[in-house]
Formats: sequence, C-alpha cells, structure tokens
Amino acid sequence: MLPADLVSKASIDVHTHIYLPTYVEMLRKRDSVPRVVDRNGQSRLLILPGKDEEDSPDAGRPFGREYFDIGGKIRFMDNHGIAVSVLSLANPWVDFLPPAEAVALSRVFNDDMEAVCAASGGRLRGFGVLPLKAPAAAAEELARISTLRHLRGVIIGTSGAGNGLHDPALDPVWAEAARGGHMVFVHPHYGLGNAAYEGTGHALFLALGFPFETSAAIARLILAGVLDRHSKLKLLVAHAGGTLPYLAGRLDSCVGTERQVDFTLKAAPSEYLKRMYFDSIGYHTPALLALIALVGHERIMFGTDHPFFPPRDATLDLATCLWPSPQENYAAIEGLPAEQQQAILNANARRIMVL
Ligand code: 5CU
Repeated sequence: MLPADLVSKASIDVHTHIYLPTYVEMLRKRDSVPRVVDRNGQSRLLILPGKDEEDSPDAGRPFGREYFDIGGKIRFMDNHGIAVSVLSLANPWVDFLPPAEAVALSRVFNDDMEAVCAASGGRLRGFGVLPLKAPAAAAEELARISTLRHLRGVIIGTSGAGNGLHDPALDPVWAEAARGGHMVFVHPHYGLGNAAYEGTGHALFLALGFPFETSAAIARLILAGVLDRHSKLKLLVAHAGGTLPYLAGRLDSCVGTERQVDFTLKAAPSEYLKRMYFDSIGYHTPALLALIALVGHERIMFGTDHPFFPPRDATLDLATCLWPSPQENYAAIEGLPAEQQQAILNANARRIMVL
C-alpha cells in the first residue's frame, strides 16, 4: 500500500528510467557500445546502435547525473507532480552481454533495484531485467523477482533470445510471466527502418524507429500465437503502443486476407491489443484518443520517459527546471475528459501495478 499522503491526486509514472550505479560502472569499463566515455572533459553516453562508428566527439549525448542519481529522480518527481515512479533500468538492459554474464548481472541489477526502491520511503517501485538470451534462466529469475517486494515485473527489449519476441524459445519466460501475473514492459532499443533516418541525429530514430520497432515486435508476438498459448500474459507496451492504435484496423484486414500464411489465431490481432496495457507517452491528444478508442482508458498509465529528452537549453539546471517533454505529455492528457485524466494519471497504475 502507498503511504496515505501519496495516494491522492499526484501522478504515478510507470515509464521512467535509471542507469543503476553498478550498471554505469559496467558501461564505463566497456570499449564498444553500449558505453560511457569521457571526451573533452565531458562524460558521454553511447547506447544506440551505430554510435561507435560515428567519428565525432559529439557522438551519443552528454551523460549527466540525471541518468543515474536517485536523489535527482525524486527531485524531478517533486517538480513534476509525481508521487510514485515505477523505475526501470534504461536500454539496452543486459541484451548485449553473453548469456552467462547476463544471467549473473541480472541478479545483481535486480537486487540493486529492489534496494533502491526499498530505501525510497514509498516513492519508488521497480521493474527488473531478464537475461533473455538464456530463456530457462530468465524464467527462473522472473520467479525470483516475485520475492523482491518492491519490484512489479520486468522490462524487456524486442530482441528476445536474439530472434525477436515471436521466438518459441521464449515460451518458458511467457509461461512464468503468465503464471506469476508479472507485468512485462516491452520497450524499444534497436530502431526499425534506421537506414532511412541518416543525417537526422537521434530525432527520427526515436520518433519513428522506436515506435516502428515496438509495433512490429508486438504484432509478430500476436501473430505467433503467444497470447493464445499464454492468455494471462500481461504486457505493458511503451510509447502509447507505437503505431498500433492507428494501424490496428489495417493489421486485422491484412492478416484476415493473407493467403500464403494461415496464422490460426483465435481472434483478430486487434483483440489481443485490447488485453495489453500502455503508457500515455504519445505527446498528442489525438494519439491518446486513438489508443483509448482501441483499448479503453482503463489500460493506460502515465509515463515521462525521464531522464531521456532533457531540455535543449544547456544553461538550464536540470534538477530544478520544468522539462518540456513531460509537460507535453501532461498537456496531451489534459485534452481528455476529467475522469479519464484521473484514471490515466493515477488510479489505473495503482490498480494495475498493485501500488
Ligand atoms: O533518447 C534516447 O536514446 C532514448 C533511449 O535510448 N531510450 C528511451 O527510453 N528513450 C529515449
């Protein structure tokens, strides 16, 4: 249960990241992406695919305290009206590590996340991470996570064991997630269609590549029958469902008329989307209206994506200023009826994430 003073009106943020100190230590020791490097007196974070090939001192982005400082996270929450955050390790989690290392470090990061949340006076809960390249060990770790009192499920990327979320090798993970009622937060990292974004910095990779990646991964998971085999699986889909709320009808139509492949699904693809959960990170009321029209407002929970998308103005004090990106997300929610706003900002997360 949340402390009574946190229950009322303030928001609950289910999409907010941190690089835990042990994770940063690992990134600093690496000599290929993902890594943290010191250049021209500044730490820079290189996580996205291809950043090692960028021959520029400006590759990646400035790596400030906002990426790893828990005190800063709490101050950000206070400044932006957030009572409780469900914290997740930021991408690329343990996806890039060899399986044995991923297994060992997942345990370390999950224990660290539990400790950080336990010490937060009720302000933080967390998602764990899974070594998906070792599916049997990942299922075991998921079962162990349910013994960590402040964790509420796991965050995963779209690569799975290396072949996507539609890979049958992941069935032990889905089975344990469904059995234990663990929320699985599906988040992009790799981008899709990246060759088309050359020369646009991070802008189109994040604006288009991220949501395309999520959309394709979730669509393939549905078409592979994962939700027919594991009907109790709880999935939280990042960034307001990517493009799926807009394309759901087209997805149903194209799958329904396909002649070369018989998907033998029990329902139309959009019916499975209606069983999933979504954050509210759409930056635009019409995007949220499309999501609500598809799944109802009861399945949508507020998110900020902090500490990504900091203000551009380098003279601002990030610890005290208002960040435009969460403000844009609040503004999009303000375009909805009052009762839906309250549900998305607070009540849905309390119910769905058992806070
Ligand atoms: O700006 C970015 O690169 C990112 C990222 O890597 N992960 C995320 O969740 N949001 C933005």
